Amino acid sequence: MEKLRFAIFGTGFWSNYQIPGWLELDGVECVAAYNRTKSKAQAVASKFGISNVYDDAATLLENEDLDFVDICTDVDTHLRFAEMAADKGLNVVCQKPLAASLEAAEELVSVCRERDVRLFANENFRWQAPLRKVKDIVDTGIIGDVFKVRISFVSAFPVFENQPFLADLDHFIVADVGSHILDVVRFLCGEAKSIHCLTNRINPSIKGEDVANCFMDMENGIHCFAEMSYASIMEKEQFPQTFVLLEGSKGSIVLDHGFEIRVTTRSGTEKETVAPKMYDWLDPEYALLHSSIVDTQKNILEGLRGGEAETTGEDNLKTVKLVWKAYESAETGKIINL
Ligand code: 89V
Repeated sequence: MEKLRFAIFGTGFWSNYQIPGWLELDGVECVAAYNRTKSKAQAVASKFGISNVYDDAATLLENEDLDFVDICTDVDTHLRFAEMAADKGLNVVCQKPLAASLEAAEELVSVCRERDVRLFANENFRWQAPLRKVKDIVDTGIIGDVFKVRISFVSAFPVFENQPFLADLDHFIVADVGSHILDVVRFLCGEAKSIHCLTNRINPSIKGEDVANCFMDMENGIHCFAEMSYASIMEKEQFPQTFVLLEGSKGSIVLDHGFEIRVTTRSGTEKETVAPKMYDWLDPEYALLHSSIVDTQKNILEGLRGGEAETTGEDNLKTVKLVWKAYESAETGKIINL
């Protein structure tokens, strides 16, 4: 099978994991790197053996023979770069959140639709090994009909050290973490009918909110609570794990510290541990997140080859909508119907 050729747009923190994530897969090669600061593109290119570097995106698109672009620049530039690539007929892989507003994300999706190119969100949380396993267990029916779900991503991890720009965002945790967590809500529970969200800022040195609590009434009747925080000093630091508790008519499932999954029914509790696959390029503090990039991109590669992929632009737009309806709820104090 011919290798798909791509260019990486943006050579910041996440490119150091997305590129080797692609390189774990057969049938794909990174041939060019763009960054507005050329030396940064050069550093990443030499680390991963990428031939050509650019500080001008238009020149890259003019010179290179590509099948797709993988965009992981600052969020406010996603739409511009996606449009430039789509104008050249290239498929687009774009990091979450797709754009800095619901309107911009809708435009990004429609630009790709109109140019007839495929768009995928590089959304990795739903591909975490323990969360996939939880979904598989739910689908066996062992806990019966699920009626209540709690999804929790709370920590005091100093996330701004590696991603300092996050401290300057007017909208922080729902856009950055909620893009993942509300996508996990959709992955495990289906679509929401309504959302009520409360937010707070505990860290005085950041611009946006660092705590959010969302309560959703799901279309299938599940009551779903999703909590996110970067201000929570817990007995045992949880980053980067997402904890879940699902309650069903015949039992419950807990995903806990150390990737331990416990399934309880009236016959007792069964335990197993589903740890992420380790790669030598991942940052151990982010192991769970970085490892899931491989499975995310494997699924996207299937989509790029014309098959089915989960996180298409159209699908991810539903997550983006949930994010911005959460903000609307937090700003108005109202329950927002979707
Ligand atoms: O994946 C991300 O978007 C990150 C993190 C989850 C670490 O906050 O910003």
